[in-house]
Amino acid sequence: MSVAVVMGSASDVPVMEGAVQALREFSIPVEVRVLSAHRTPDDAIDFARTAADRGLKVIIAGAGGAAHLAGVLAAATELPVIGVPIVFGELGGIDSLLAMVQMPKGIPVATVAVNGARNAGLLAVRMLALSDARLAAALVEHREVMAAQVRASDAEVRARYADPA
Ligand code: RP5
Repeated sequence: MSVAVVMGSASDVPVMEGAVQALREFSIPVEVRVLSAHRTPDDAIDFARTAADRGLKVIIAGAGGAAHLAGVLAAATELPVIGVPIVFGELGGIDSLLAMVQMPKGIPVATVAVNGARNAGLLAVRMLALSDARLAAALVEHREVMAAQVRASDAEVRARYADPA
C-alpha cells in the first residue's frame, strides 16, 4: 500500500517534499519520481499505466506553469490522482492552479492549494484510511495534536495581550 509523489521537474522538489514528509509521518511507503508530461510523455504514461499493478493506491502529481502532468497521469490510470499546482514563473501559480483544477468532466484530478503539497499528502492518507484502521486512528491523533497546538497558541496570545489589571 504505497503512494506516488510525482513532479514535472527536479525544481519542484522543495515544494513536493511537503507531501513526502506528510506520508512518512504516517509510515506510508512513498515512490518519488520526476516525470514530465511534455519532456518525457511516454515515461509518464507508462508510469501511470503500471502504477496500480505495482501496488500504488494514490498518485500525487505536482507541476508548475501549463501544468498538465496530473491530468495526463489521471488519463492513464484508474487510481485517484491529487494535483499540486506549483508556483513557477510570472503568474504566481494561478496558471498551474487553473490548468489542474479545470479538468474537463470524465477524468478527475483532486486539486489542492497552490504549493499545497502537505495537504495532498494528508488527503492521500485519508483515502488510505478508509480501509486501514491504523491510519484512521493515526489521523484522529494527528487532529488532536493540531488542536492542542492551537490551544497552546491561544493561551500564549491571550496571556500576552491580556488587559493590564
Ligand atoms: C513544469 O515546469 C515543472 O513542473 C516545473 O514546475 C516547471 C519548470 O520546470 P523547470 O524548467 O525548472 O525544469 O513542467
